[in-house]
Amino acid sequence: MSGDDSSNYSKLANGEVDAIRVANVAPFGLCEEAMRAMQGIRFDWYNKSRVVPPIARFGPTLNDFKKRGVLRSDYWTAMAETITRCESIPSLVELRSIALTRLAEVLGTSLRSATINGRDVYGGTVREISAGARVHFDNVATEFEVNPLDQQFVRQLSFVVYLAVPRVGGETVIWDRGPVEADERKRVGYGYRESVVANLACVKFRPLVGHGLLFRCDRLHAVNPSTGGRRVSINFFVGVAVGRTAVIWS
Ligand SMILES: O=C(O)CCC(=O)C(=O)O
Repeated sequence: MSGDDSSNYSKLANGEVDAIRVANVAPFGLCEEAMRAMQGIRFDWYNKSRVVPPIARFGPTLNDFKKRGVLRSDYWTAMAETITRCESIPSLVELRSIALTRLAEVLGTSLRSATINGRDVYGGTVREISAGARVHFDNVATEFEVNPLDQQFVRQLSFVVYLAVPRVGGETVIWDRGPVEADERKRVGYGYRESVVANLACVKFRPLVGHGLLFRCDRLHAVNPSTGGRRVSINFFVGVAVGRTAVIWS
């Protein structure tokens, strides 16, 4: 179900494994530098009525800017503001670029931003998930009334590179299946009660600074709460299309 080597990507793309570690994406020192530089930066909260426990973000995400199944227009303002704020954090700009280069290598394809009506969307949102994330899945096509992206793809993946990790906890847990209709009875906000995954096989990944995880986010997954330090990462969702072309967004 899981592999340790980016050469396992074919297995991930074919659905034979659900997640692969991507080792040594970014130097430890660069992650530390980015964390230091972001100390004075204001993070926003994901919508707290939907996202409990709370998750903080620096940069917009499509799923946090939707209203009644449609992307809100202030998404574009938030994106422009993030790009400007990032200009004053060279270490973060470098990290984003290193992460994308490595992702393209692992996928064996060039990457481009996903678009909405021809306009590039944002990829590379920094997230602090220190209190954990409940069992959920990510699928842009079902989060909105219709897929808001111009691109169609066969699989959505999540690529996460860790910039800071706690001493204890913070593992990413991925279960052996995607959501089923019956899970909806146990919906809480953006996710589900823990009982939906009772007795299911799972794999657990301990985050490491500078290392990455690429996984099928259409599988149920969660993040364990952290103790003893922040858990901060940079995230790209990846839409892999037929013929392996890929687009990214957050
Ligand atoms: O931070 C992680 O390890 C995974 C977070 C998550 O839920 C996701 O990327 O969909």
